[in-house]
Amino acid sequence: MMGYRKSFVIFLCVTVIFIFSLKFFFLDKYFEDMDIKAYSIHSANQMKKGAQYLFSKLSNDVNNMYMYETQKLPYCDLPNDLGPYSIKIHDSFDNTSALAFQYANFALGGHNKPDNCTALQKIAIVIPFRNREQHLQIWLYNMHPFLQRQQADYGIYVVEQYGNSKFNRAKLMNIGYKEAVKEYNYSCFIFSDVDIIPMDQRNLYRCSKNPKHMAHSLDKFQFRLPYKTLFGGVVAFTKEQFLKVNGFSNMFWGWGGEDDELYERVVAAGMQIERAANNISKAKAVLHHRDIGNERNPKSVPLIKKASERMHIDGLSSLNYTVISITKHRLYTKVTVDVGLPEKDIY
Ligand code: UD2
Ligand code: MN
Repeated sequence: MMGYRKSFVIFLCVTVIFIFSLKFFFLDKYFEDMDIKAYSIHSANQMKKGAQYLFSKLSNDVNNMYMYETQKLPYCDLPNDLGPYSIKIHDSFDNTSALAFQYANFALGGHNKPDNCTALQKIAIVIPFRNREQHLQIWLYNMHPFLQRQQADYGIYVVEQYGNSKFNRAKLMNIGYKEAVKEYNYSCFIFSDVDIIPMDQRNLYRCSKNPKHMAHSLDKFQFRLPYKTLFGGVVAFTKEQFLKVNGFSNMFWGWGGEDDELYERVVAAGMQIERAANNISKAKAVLHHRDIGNERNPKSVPLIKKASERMHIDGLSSLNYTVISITKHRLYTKVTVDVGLPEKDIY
């Protein structure tokens, strides 16, 4: 009996050793299909047993896998042949169907990103809008190819003011910000008029260290800055920069001044604005008449003067609106909103 037991134990030991050595022998293969966690734990045990050669392999593989997990694609580089951009404008931009077809692989809502690389910034472009269909078509037609050339990860938000009340461009910008952040992890916000189109692909639609003014070299102003503190047309803010100024004021009804007030906020928040070089910032402003419902705002000057006093209570933090509809078109997301009526003169 004793002899039988002894040989059984020996047989068991040999079998166990055999299985372990097989496992060790086929270790590389064995690990290949395992997930990263099991891989590290198991390998750590093996290393303790002296399998040092595994160490370098393990750390390499873990590093590679980690890279794969966190950054599936390399970061995007800008193409090095960016240059003057020829804008296409003709009368037949009455619908975007042909263009929509061309970009049929877009995610609905005008969201697009490069296929082969990871963009560093996620950009929401917010366009205030009412009754400017023709300009919108021109903008979309030219800007989608432009942004794609710049390897942008971006979404287009056209924020339409519903009804006939006085136009409130600034409030529409705030609404665009609020609605965009609900949809995607945007890090950069470009607030753009519907009628301005860059003429050079080196004019980067990106955010910068400071809030950026991007419409300082317009054809309608002979490519010169009309006044130093102009901050209208197109501006770019990182999320942090925009939160720091509490967004735009909600109190500008009708044409003018809301851009100057935003400039005052930037300065009051201790920031400076920046502008890219004139020669690469040239842009086209499509000419038009003043819209009905957007007459000059007579109250803008006193509001601009008190920007720094008001900025923390008037802006994103006090924004009120009602969404009428959100429509995902192929080339843009349209957010139609009721912006309400002018608040009482309380400031
Ligand atoms: C200047 C500024 C603009 C803004 C405005 C005063 C520049 C280059 N532009 O533009 O940023 O400060 O003065 O408010 O500095 N809109 C509609 N429907 C309307 C009215 C306006 O969609 O009925 C939108 C549209 O996106 C338009 C923008 O609001 O581009 C600005 O209005 P504008 O084009 O009438 O003002 P403009 O060209 O004088
Ligand atoms: Mn305009």
